Amino acid sequence: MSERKKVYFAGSIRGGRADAALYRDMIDHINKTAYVLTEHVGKKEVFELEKDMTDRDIYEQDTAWIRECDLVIAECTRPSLGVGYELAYAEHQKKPCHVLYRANEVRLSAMLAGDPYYEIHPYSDHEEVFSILDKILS
Ligand code: 6K6
Repeated sequence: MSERKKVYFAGSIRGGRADAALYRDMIDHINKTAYVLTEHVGKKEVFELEKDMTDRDIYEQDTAWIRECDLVIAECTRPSLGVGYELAYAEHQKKPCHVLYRANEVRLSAMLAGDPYYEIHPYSDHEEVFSILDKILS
């Protein structure tokens, strides 16, 4: 059997946690067939965990994981400077990048929507998000 793909999942942390439960459900779904390097993005207690890490630690760890991953999946409905940075870094590393967002709620930044490198996946509800993930990982 071939090895599971390593997925760097990106979602807002300091940009706001309104979609944290959705990130957790997406991460659980991806973990059925692949391997998520960044499970903490879906954890409720993320700020508790953060207490033991400096910002430099976080930056070094996350950029190393982007270099290590096979692909990036970013949920971008809630704007986050960190997620935008990660996507630009991943493009520079030539990693496949998939951007998902709820088109009925927000207009995606032109810096993502206008960059032909990114695979953009608008969706409207939670059911749709899982079928998009299945297609990305198939
Ligand atoms: C340790 C354990 C759980 O949480 C931590 C500490 N915080 C972070 N750990 C790892 N990655 C982080 C942390 N804070 C932000 N990030 C990265 O930036 C994640 O990979 C997210 O995709 C992105 C979110 O950026 P902001 O600007 O919304 O915080």
